[in-house]
Amino acid sequence: MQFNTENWLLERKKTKKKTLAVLVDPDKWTKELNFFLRNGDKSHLPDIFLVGGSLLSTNFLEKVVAQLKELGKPVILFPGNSLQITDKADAILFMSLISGRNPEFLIGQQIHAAHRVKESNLEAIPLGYILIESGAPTSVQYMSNTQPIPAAKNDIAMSTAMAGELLGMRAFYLEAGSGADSPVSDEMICGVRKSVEGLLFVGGGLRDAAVIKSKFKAGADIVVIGTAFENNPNLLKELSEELEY
Ligand code: 1GP
Repeated sequence: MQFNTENWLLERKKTKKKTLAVLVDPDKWTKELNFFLRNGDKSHLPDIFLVGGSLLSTNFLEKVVAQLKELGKPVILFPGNSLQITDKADAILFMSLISGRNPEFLIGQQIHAAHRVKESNLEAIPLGYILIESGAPTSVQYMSNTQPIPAAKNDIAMSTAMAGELLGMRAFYLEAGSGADSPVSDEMICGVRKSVEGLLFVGGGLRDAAVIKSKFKAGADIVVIGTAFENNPNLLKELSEELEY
């Protein structure tokens, strides 16, 4: 039977296993990072890899996905737009930026991507992507031309996720933006967790084990780190010890 990423993640959620994801931006992928993951202690690898970025200026997506696949962990596309698709991955977060009011990221890019995704046999996970204000403007905010939900407006984030669920979305991503000054608050994560059933991803500005732990405790099923891993790949060792994943 073919591996199903979403069911595997749901099974982990059911058994209260938290999932650590490393986000790889193909533009920032280096020989050193590849070497580190390939030759390091395999027990320190994250549970899954996400691959994508707000803006890709290189052609390395397929190559990076193929290299990550060799590590034996699920690789999920986290596309910044409809160009970031390859059937080399296990699945794609087929997402709509539901916190925004820009039709291009609510449905436009998805229409461009639909044929390729259907024909590729890629597993699609319908996901509501919810951008939260986090201090300084972030790349995703600028590139999507959308306004994030104010950081303290938990009720808006909760209603947004609920609307996504009612529209059929089975996963949600609370996003502070790559390199965010402040991550999404525990209170907001907790509120959204109580509002919807699906898989809950949380990412943006997460840099150390204590903060990551608090996001899991607040209700995140999958915590995503990108910049912190790029800056210090050894963080994975610390996290695997502290988080016992
Ligand atoms: C960005 O949530 C991810 O989409 C990861 O953010 O780079 O800040 O870890 P960081």
